[in-house]
Amino acid sequence: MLAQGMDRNLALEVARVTEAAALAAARFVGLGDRDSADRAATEAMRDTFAYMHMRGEVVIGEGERDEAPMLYIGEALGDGAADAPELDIAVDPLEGTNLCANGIGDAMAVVAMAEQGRFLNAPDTYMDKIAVGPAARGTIDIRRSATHNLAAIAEAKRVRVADLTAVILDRPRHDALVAEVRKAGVRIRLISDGDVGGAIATADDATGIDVLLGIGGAPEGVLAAAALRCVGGDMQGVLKIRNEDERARAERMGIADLDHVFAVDELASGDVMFAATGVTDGFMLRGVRFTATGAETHSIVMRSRSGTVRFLRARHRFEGHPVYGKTV
Ligand code: VTB
Repeated sequence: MLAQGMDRNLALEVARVTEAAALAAARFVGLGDRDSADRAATEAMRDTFAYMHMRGEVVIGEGERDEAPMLYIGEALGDGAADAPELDIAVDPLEGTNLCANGIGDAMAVVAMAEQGRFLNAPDTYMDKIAVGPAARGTIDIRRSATHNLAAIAEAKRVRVADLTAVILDRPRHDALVAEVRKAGVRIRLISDGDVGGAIATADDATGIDVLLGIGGAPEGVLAAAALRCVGGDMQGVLKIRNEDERARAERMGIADLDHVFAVDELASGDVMFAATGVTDGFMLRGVRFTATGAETHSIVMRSRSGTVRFLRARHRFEGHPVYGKTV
């Protein structure tokens, strides 16, 4: 039964997991140590998952088993109880490790969950992406030019092309894309990292972001797709394979057609849940604020089934807390 598969209460509970990761990572904001920040987030996330009533399996994680000590692909999560739902889990304990290490905006802890087999088993390669919010759903076509897509998005949103703002990762590989978008007259927010945050920002009018364009990580593409599914946004992705090793990775993940255009519901299908907690202030989320007794976090939690989007402001008291207590 579907409801059994994705108990709606889990969606609220998963916020505890992203909160714990964000709280742990937040201790490292601006300290220039991305590895320690990532490790702290990963450990806190894993500790907190153990309290959840589910038989979860990591499908998007910190790496393959031999690459990551925890939250590796295939790792079992949750209490493992016989009556617990079986779920696939996609995690990015610290999306934007550099953002956190350098104290830049939009570092966040991210988790998405789905029924078994519903996430693309994305290889750790690049993916070309286009992502938009609900107002432009159905208008995007990644096989067409950026210019064409921008015109279609503007038309769907009933604005001029010059009114749009695109988010693009600041990378040399995007020089031609950036030039094309500028030529079209579209404003650009160049970001140094964090294209999951950029993709999600397209779904909220308050951010002023209309579209994410360009090449980022494929696993991040699945996380972004899970979020966009929840809000009725749209996304497409095409793997960008650079060498034989990456080709082998993709094939191991069961992807035969490397040129396939993945639609948003091929990246994340069925019933999905998504949660993220801000580490540093971002497009949509405030970062962690420490207080005399604990900290305040800001999270977004959403489910595709209901389409409910919740923003959770939480005050945490650290004293005696089994997981957060460690971050004091
Ligand atoms: C993006 C971004 C990540 O990696 O997917 C990006 O969302 C792509 O890789 O925050 P390169 O850094 O190699 O361009 C991150 O920036 C880091 O994981």
